[in-house]
Amino acid sequence: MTYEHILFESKENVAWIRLNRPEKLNALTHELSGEALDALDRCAKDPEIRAVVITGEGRGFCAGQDLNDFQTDATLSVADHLRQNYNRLIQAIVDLPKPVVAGVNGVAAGAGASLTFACDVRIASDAASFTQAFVKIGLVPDSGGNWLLPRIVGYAKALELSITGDRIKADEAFRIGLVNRVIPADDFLAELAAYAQTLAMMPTRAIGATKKLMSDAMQMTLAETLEAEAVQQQQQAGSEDFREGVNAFMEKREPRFTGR
Ligand code: LHQ
Repeated sequence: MTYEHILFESKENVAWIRLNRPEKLNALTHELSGEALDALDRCAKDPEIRAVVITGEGRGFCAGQDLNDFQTDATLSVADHLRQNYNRLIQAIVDLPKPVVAGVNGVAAGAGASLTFACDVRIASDAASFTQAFVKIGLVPDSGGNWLLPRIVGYAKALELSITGDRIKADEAFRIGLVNRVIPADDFLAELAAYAQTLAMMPTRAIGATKKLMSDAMQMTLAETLEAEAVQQQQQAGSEDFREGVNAFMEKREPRFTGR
């Protein structure tokens, strides 16, 4: 697939997915989400890719659904649009057994905010902001916003943000635990790249398994989780990265993980 609405690049074990409709603050369309889904599939299949960054071109991260689509085409079914596009996109990010970093360079609104919530880590520029904009146009949060946001910031804050649509800046997002790190805009891309690079050099299989275990554990009992950990640890203990990690520790050197 050739891409027109995203930029895709893979270098040094990190894949970069850049939303590329800067004049519309990277608002989402059917085409853009199809391309992003295709890129995520490539990330899943390519063993050389060991970390993924999703970021936006221009001054915005993503302004959510392109509202022009729903103004001009009254025949579009919103439910079908969500099922075919954003639901699959969110699920693909959450299910990807590799770390996914949202590089939140600017405003993240509506489904664009949900997109960041689906990622494993949110690294924000100090120019970033977040708004659950849905309510401002008479909608409920979608693209997993009702499931993901309470798990990140807690129920009370998630509900408040969702029913007010308040736009919060990066420092407030950091204060409530929505973003993991805030970086001055001038240093943003370099520090984001360094962060992703560090993740890409880690034991990728263990990270993928941790994503699944912790997500599953949110709906499991302690006893079920303990058992799932035992089963999963057995598998990880058979990995090359486990052997390398233990050897490096014994030999008092830095480990060289390969993701195998
Ligand atoms: C946009 C958009 C946009 C088109 C900025 N669309 N052009 C799912 C299924 C079905 C239906 C609907 O929704 C959904 C899920 C959703 O995502 S609902 C939420 C949709 N998003 C929004 O409601 C956010 C709308 N945008 C805004 O509130 C503001 O633009 C934000 C707060 C994001 C940024 O504000 P500013 O920094 O002041 O920028 P701006 O408003 O001046 O926008 C810059 C340009 O981008 C402007 O175009 P123009 O030609 O005038 O320069 C905007 O019209 C355009 N743009 N968001 N979602």
